[in-house]
Amino acid sequence: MSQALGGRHDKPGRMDESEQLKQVEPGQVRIAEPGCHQRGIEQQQWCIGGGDNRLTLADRLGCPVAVTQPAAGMAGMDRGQGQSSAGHIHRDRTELERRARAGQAVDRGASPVQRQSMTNPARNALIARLPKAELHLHIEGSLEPELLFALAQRNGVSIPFDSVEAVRAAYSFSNLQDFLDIYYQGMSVLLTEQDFYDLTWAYLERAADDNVRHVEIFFDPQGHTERGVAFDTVVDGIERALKQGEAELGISYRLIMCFLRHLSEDEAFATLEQALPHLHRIHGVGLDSSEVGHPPAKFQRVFAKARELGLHVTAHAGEEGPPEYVHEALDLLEVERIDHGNRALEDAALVQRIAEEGLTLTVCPLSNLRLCVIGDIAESPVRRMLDLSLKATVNSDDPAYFGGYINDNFRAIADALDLSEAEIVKLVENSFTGSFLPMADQIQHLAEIAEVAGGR
Ligand code: ES4
Ligand code: ZN
Repeated sequence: MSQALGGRHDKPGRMDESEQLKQVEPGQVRIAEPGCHQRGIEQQQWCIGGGDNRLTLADRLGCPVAVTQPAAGMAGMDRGQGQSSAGHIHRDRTELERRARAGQAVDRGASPVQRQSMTNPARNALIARLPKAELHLHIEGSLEPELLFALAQRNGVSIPFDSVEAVRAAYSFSNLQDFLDIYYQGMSVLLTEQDFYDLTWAYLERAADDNVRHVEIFFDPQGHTERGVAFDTVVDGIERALKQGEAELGISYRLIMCFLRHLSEDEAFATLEQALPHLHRIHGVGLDSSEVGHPPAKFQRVFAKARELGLHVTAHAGEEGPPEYVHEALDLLEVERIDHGNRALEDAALVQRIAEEGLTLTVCPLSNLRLCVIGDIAESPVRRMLDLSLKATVNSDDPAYFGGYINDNFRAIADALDLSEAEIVKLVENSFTGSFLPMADQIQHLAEIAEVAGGR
């Protein structure tokens, strides 16, 4: 299926200066997130990966630390072919190591959720009780530091931290790329089918606590296959947990395979080819990773092929990238929904189109805050989207890295935006009507929401 590239090969790269300036405007107050203004200079001095996508993925994944041989006799161990890369690359100073050495134990103080003064117990109780779907969740981003430690030990992967607290303290980001550098390195502890099962099961148990009834989970196969972990190993582990979650927790699911947009179109085609034997258990494709410099147009042909294969399609757009990328996602990729979509609000014609077409936006408030897409939780686009009658949903994105699961995200914006009960109900309704569930299932969930909302 791989095609010769006739089209553009977008040079991977960092945000250009004007984009960076947009991130930190003079006078903009970033009280909520110390990482947004504290780390800029230091990052330029030290960050090897720091947004420089000219490194190969193997380099980026190059184990954050010295990786020793996996413990002998690990059940289900399958490093697949091409085991060359991450496990054997030793970089002097990776981002994780740098943070560990810097003892970046930033006292983050109260979480954004805790800091809100307008907390409303009745509203929080409603949020807790409402059934909801999560449509924007990267399973690798649900890797909590405790599990990172446990898997590192089980697999003989050494990590440059001596405590869970030290790991958490290192999770302070200035922008998307800053986060992605850590996120890819965190994946290095995921090696076996059991690891992917454990990761997914932990998320599902946590989601069940938040009354999540349906999940549409992203995974990043290229983040694993490039390290020598077989595609099957990844999907087998994730799917085993998802099936168990459906049977034991009553959580239905869809699985969405993302292409890493900082990699080439050819690599995306190769990934789609690897997915072919698994199409009965992969429901859609998405597009994630470094947005700026990697417009949707780069993946037009691979998305066309995915649609031909009957897969659902969605894409991250307008998280850091300009409204034009949202236009491209709609026009060229023909996405069924938009992941994030914050910057779509800058373009009135685009807003009108999103409203008219009833497109769902999967917004991630705490992610936006932690990645400095917004300077304060009160700037969450959810307020404007609701006011404009756009179909917004609330999601956690990478909860282990951004300090909150779905109900934390709901509570944070409910307080900061003073959401009415009707608005909260609308957001959870949107999560089901924007899902890839059949209409009959959506209607059932809506009825249950009405029951919970009516009885309050
Ligand atoms: C991501 Cl927050 C975000 N944006 C883009 N790509 C991602 N992959 C994981 N988290
Ligand atoms: Zn995302």
